[in-house]
Amino acid sequence: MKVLESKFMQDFIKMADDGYKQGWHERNGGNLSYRLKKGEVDAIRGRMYRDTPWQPIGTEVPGLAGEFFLVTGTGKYFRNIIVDPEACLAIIEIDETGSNYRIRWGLVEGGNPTSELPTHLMNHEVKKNLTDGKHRVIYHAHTTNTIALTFVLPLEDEVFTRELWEMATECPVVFPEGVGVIGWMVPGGREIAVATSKLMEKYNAVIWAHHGMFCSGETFDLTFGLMHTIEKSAEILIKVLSMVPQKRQTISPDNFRKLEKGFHITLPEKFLYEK
Ligand code: 2HA
Ligand code: ZN
Repeated sequence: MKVLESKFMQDFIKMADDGYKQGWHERNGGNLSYRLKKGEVDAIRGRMYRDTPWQPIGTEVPGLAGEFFLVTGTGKYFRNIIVDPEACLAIIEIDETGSNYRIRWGLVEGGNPTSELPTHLMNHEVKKNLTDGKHRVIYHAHTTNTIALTFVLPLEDEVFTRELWEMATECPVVFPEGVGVIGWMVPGGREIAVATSKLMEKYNAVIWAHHGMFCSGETFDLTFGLMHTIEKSAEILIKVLSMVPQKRQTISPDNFRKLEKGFHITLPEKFLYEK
């Protein structure tokens, strides 16, 4: 099967383009990865590169040994993915130790996988383990409004979660587990990957202060939808704060508790504090 005709490839390209159209991917900002299913790998095996060199990941992900991922390339622009996916994307294989990868498809003009490969793979390892293999998509975007909030709200999971929940009734239904936040760190390495993947044990979305957001999900739709919902909520909060310093009325802790019953969700009490 032609790699570009695979459903996962077409869905990946559409999601990347949707993110670009949202304004979340200036220049080479953001990155996306997808863990292939076994049948998807088998269908394209004959069209993959052979004998490409193993290269260090920069961290260890033994739980992903032998897995294949479709990833964006470092320095590649999201706006070009739909035009020239073979130059912008790569399929990589992880070795049996979980310390090295090799390129099996794509990057036809040269290049390497995303600079955030350690964070993507460490997040995938956590989520594969905790969701019984269901989560397959990790997405990083430079979401404008969420980034703006990291300059004015305390960088605490409780505050970000509560403020985002209050801005739209569907938020606690879409991310009942809340969102994690980490303070400013150097991107691109193992340290930020460790910090992010630790929060991914609790949450499906992690905000990087003054940088952007990571989301995890089972499908492209669910992962994009989570990013989109959080970013829209951040936009509403910014509109409110631009009009008045204090909200006149909002969704109360007791209102949230009523949602729990109606929607069969559990909202951790640590987010339902009295202000
Ligand atoms: O340039 O978004 O975090 C890609 C990035 C790095
Ligand atoms: Zn980034």
